[in-house]
Amino acid sequence: MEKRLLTIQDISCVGKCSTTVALPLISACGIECAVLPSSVLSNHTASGYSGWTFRDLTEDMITVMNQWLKEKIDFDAFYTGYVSKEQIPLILEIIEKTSRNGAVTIVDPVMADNGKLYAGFSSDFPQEMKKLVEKADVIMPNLTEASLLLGIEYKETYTKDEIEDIARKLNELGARNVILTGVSFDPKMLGVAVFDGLTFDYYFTEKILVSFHGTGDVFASVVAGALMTGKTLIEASTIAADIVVESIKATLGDDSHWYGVKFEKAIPALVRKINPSN
Ligand code: PXL
Repeated sequence: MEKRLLTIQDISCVGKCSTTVALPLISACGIECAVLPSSVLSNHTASGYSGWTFRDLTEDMITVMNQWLKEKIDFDAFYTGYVSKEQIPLILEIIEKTSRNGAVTIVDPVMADNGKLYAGFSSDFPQEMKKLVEKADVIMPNLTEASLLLGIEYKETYTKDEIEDIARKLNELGARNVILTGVSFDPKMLGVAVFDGLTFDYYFTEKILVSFHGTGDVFASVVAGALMTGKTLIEASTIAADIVVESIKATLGDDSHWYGVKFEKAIPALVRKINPSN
C-alpha cells in the first residue's frame, strides 16, 4: 500500500508556513499528505503583519477523528507542527487510534525561536509539548525549542559538546531520533545535528544572513516527506537544508516577498533530490 502521512498544524491562509508549506512539499516528495488543521489564521503571527484572526479547531479535530474511526482511515506517519496546549492529548489519541502498523510520529515542536516563545504561547506550553516529544520517533527542534523542552538556558552560541549533550538529553526524554536545527560552530556556516540515539551526524550549508519566516516549516516538511520515501535521517536532513537554502536564495532581493520564502522555486530541485535516477 502507498504510504499516507497526516500533518496536524494550523492553516495560515496567507504567509507561507505550516500546512500551506507542508502539503505542496510532501506531495512533491511523492507522498500522500492528508491534513488536520488545528486552527485557521488570516496570516502568520510573526513580525510584519499588524495582527491576525484566529479560529481554534479543537472541536472539529474531535469530530473529524470520530468520522475517520468510523471509516477506518489510518496513516503511516504523523507530522505535527503549530498546535495548542489543549490539542496535545487529542493528537496523542489520534496517533494511537489511527496508526497503521509501524507508523512513525514526526514532531516539530513549534513554539519559539531566537530565545522567545511565539506570540500566543504561554510559558507552560513547553511542558505540554514534552508529552508529544516523549512519544516521537523524530523531533526537529531549533535550539530555543530544545532549551525550553529541557528547561535550560538558551544561548547564542554552543560548543559541539553542548550540542551533543542537548541532543542526548532530548533522546533521553523519549524522542528516538533528534534533528537539532540552527546549529553553528563557524559564523559562516549553519546546519543541523542529527542524533539517532547512538551516533551523531552533521550537515552544514553556507549561512545566509537574512532570516525569513517559515523556513523551519520548509525544513520539517521536506524531512517528513523524504523520510517517508525511505531516505535516512541524515539524507532527509541534507535534502531539507539544501531546499531551505535554495528557497531563501530565490527570495532574496524581492522586498515584496518579506512574509516567507519562495519554496515553490525549489520544488523541481526537491523532486530531483528525492529521485536522483529520474
Ligand atoms: O512557522 C511556524 C508558525 C506556524 N504557524 C503560525 C505561526 C508560526 C510562527 O510564527 O505564526 C500561525
